[in-house]
Amino acid sequence: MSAQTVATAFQRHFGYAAPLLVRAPGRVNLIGEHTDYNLGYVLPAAIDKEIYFAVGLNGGHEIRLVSHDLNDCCTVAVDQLHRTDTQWANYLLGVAAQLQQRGIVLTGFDCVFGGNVPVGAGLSSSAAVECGLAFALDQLLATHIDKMTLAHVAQKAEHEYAGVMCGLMDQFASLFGRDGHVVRLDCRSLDYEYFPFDTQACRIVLCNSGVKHSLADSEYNKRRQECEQGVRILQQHYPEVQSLRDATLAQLQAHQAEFDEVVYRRCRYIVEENTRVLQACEALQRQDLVGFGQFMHASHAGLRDDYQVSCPELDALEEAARGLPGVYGARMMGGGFGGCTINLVAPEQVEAFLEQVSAAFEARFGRRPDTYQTSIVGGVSQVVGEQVTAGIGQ
Ligand code: GAF
Repeated sequence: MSAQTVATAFQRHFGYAAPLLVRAPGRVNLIGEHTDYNLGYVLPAAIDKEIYFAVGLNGGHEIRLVSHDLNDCCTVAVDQLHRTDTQWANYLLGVAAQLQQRGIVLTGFDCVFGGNVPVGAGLSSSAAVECGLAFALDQLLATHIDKMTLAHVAQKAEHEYAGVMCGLMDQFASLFGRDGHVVRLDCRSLDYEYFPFDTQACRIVLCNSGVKHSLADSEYNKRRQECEQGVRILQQHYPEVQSLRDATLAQLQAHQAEFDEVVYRRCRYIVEENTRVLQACEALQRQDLVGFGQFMHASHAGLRDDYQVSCPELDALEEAARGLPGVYGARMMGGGFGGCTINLVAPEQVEAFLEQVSAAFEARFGRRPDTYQTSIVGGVSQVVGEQVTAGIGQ
């Protein structure tokens, strides 16, 4: 799959050449899970699993969408935007609706998209879809919206058209990724800092549990509510606590008796994870990958035991990776209940790592996991000239 593929499909489908081609990457997150909607810290990077878009204004009043991968299409009148029963289209229509709500006058447009971000693997294919279209419409309509606002447009689309009350991490990573760097985002101030990360020296290996939990979205929203409940309790004692990002472990412990046990554990995980992100970044700056990896394993333990968003398959993958030669760290990644683990592995040990983890997984679940080695790329951009003929992303 490449930008050229969607460009060709666009020409075939709509009978004219797409004036604009865009690529939008998925993401990994090294550490800082479920901290974004608690206004804490995350450490994602955009990766070379991408969605490609061919887009053009059609001069009419219809939005005509084609999913190349699903071989499906959906048409909606631009002045009657609504959620549809076509799940994949909602991510795109949600973006269009958000732009309208911000006063942008939309005209009809055509879009063919497709890519190689595995769906349901926790690599944010949905954010890539949203961000790619938001960027493309901004270009086509020359609206000159800044990238952070585009990230918010995409996030709001996910809230309102997909029903997931996500934080900003995935959309931010897709838009702000930088080649060869991870980026720490402070989800309250929206300040961000890039840290070099050389995937030649330390490979990012993803192991896909192959599990797609049907309750993931509702459980995700529930976690968010539990965190808000925790904040309300803390606020009675510490009015300055506006989100769990402001809370300390000592404050939580002092009022443990007032918490429902589950809510307490959710809050404990978030407070600890926020601290871990900051400590992990310090380790990264010292080029201490061993130290960094310890925070990843601790993150996994918290997600498994306190936040309870893991599953047996993810736990088995993390456990199999832990302690193997050349493995710095491993953890489940993303919203949870399935998807991938992220593993940091020394290059010369990758082959042995893949064999051992896959064998351990197969012994338990009777199948081998899909695995991917990823590199870190730049955020959403237009695909131009040679990139198209060279088949970028193929
Ligand atoms: C999903 C969400 F979309 C993100 O905002 C984030 O909360 C993540 O789960 C968990 O860290 O990817």
